Amino acid sequence: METSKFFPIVETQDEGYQKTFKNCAELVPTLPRSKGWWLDELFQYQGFWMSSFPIRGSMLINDHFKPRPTDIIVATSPKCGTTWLRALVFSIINRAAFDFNDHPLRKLNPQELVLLFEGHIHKDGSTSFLDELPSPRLLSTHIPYSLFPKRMTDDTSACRFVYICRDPKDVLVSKWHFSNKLRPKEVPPLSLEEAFDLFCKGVSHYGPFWDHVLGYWKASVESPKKVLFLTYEDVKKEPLGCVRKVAEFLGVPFSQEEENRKTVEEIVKLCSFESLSNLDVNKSVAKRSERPVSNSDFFRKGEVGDWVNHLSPEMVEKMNQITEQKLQGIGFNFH
Ligand code: PAP
Repeated sequence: METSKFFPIVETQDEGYQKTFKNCAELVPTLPRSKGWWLDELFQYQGFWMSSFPIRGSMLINDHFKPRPTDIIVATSPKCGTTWLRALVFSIINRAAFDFNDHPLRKLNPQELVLLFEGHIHKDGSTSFLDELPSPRLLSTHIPYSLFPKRMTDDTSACRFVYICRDPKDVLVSKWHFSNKLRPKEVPPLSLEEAFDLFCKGVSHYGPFWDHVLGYWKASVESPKKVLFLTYEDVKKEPLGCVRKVAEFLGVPFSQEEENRKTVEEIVKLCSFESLSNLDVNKSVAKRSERPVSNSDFFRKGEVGDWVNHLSPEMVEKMNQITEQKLQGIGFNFH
């Protein structure tokens, strides 16, 4: 049984898991640390700021996960649109199995339907839970690309990643609102200035944000068949084109018959902010002990450019400068 003060209890009989748990429990207290955005602490692990549970998740993936060529990983830095992308990819790959009027997305939040990889690698104290999922397995992650094992990233046939990123100014605003929902009532709210400062220093979950983007961007350029790189802004602007692009990337392009039946339009409509956020399941404010947020917390405004309502001109200038500098010369920027 696991008793470290940094981790939720996970029981395991699996010797390999016990070894990884031990290595992680020894490592985490030695890492640089910073206060988090709610009451958690963040640790700097392999260049990225993460809380202890996903660090252990990442170590478990490295030590034990067995990838399959059909695995699909939906990857994002937090608040870049994982809820939306999970819904879209789930609907694309399962489009033949479900009627849009009686779809699993009408009953389950996308975060429950497409499970978080670094969380569920812990489940049952071994890989048995993930091993037993039928193919194609669809998982989501916030883990930076460079933290995945080489057997997943180097082997072009091992698995595929669909990545979405977003203008960091909107990410910051979204994350700030979300963090204040997570902070316990007895703790004063995080000010926007504090949040801005932490974010710009790179101290945000799975941050620095820009390094996260860079890792997946480079991988998408080097291995376009392995990593598809999307932006929130592009999906907003061209949802139909992006859905077709994802389907092609995943090797399941839409047939003429599906085009005639308007399947792409149905998917875009079902997964839109307006549709998902108005479903009873996603209006729920109930919180569960293992997840201190409610389904409704994943839906706020769902817009591009809400930063104009929050950030001062100085903040905008500083953030744009960091972005310019970090992404200079790579062939991608948030414009
Ligand atoms: P996570 O990182 O906490 O898992 P994630 O889904 O990536 O959440 O980000 C939440 C943002 O996506 C919210 O943005 P906002 O705060 O700027 O409003 C949320 O509103 C937005 N979002 C959720 N679902 C959709 C959707 N279907 N279409 C567009 N945006 C969405």
